[in-house]
Amino acid sequence: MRIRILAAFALIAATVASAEEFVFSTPSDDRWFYPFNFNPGRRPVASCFGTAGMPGFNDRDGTVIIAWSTSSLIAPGQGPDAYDVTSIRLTMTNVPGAEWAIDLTPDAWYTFDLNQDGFINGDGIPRGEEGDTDGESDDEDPGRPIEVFGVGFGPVRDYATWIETSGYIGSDSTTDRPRDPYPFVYQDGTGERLHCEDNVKGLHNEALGVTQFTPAPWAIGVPIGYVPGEQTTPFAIEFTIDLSASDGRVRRYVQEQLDGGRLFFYVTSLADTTMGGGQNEFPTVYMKESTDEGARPGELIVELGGGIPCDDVRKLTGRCRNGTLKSKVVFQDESHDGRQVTVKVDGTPHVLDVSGRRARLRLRNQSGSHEVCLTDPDCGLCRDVECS
Ligand SMILES: [Ca+2]
Ligand SMILES: [Ca+2]
Ligand SMILES: [Ca+2]
Ligand SMILES: [Ca+2]
Repeated sequence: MRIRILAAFALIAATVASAEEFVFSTPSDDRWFYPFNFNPGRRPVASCFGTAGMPGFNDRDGTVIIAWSTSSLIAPGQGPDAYDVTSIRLTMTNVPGAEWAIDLTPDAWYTFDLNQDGFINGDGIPRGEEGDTDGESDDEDPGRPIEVFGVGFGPVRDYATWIETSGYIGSDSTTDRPRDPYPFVYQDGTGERLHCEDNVKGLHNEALGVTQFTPAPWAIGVPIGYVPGEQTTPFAIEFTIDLSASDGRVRRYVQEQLDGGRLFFYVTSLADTTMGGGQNEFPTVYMKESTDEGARPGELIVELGGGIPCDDVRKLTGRCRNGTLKSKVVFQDESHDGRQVTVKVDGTPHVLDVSGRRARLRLRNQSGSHEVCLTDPDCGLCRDVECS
């Protein structure tokens, strides 16, 4: 009997320790978020393009807001810390006929037509160099990346009540206005949310001391099997969210939204448009309403658990000075920033936050000898520490 109980326990432990993948093949909400969408929330395709630098239009003009209800597979309301998120991947599917160039790196804000003369870097001289009159530089790599950002709400919309048919808020061809919801990245240092919809014109972040800037997206779309100009079938664009970005704040965003039961992302591109050009000039992806052959709605894959691999743990240290026991877990890199580990001291667990590449423990008023062990992840690492 005892053996069977142990066996059952081992099985549960193994299940907990291995990663689990949750696939959400249809979004709860997907919408082309664009001022001139006359079928809001229900339009079967959505194009991502920019009108960078143009007054009255958001730089990120044709955009997608997409959300998946995660509560059917991942119970909400457990508190953000309960969600041991190890990977988040999105897949969007582009319509056939695409001609846009593939670009897998962000483009600087000054590689767009800032002065609206119809040319990018019309003077041919890089920004800031002698003779530069337009403040613009060439876009060295053809095309514009497809970028994913967080979804910020306010002042009117909110996370709990926004749905795909909620009315459009943003620039409308006459007035510069922030989008609501808006794409955002976290500001370095402060952790505040920086609006990204007008990062080329440099609007909406004045209160944070930021004007024109080049945001680092949470993911860049990678087209799969796409041949520009010769693409007769739909193709996938895959995004892997950088959970370690912004000191783990991106991972925290995901944890909070899994706790809330709906996970939101903004899909945008500053892809240039030309007069009379069609939807094949820039990424155009299916929404869940499409019934076209080969159409697939946006898919989300959430991977939870699995813990931190032991290969990623460099060492466990332990020492004691003047009655203060100090221990730290050091990782190979910063990829686990924002996650948690458990260190036991004489059998008493201490849950520690990983910050950068380290998790630190500090216990005052210690004496005698102590055993410090890293138990989650369980890599068989222990240290004997002597406090005088
Ligand atoms: Ca929709
Ligand atoms: Ca120009
Ligand atoms: Ca120039
Ligand atoms: Ca480019």
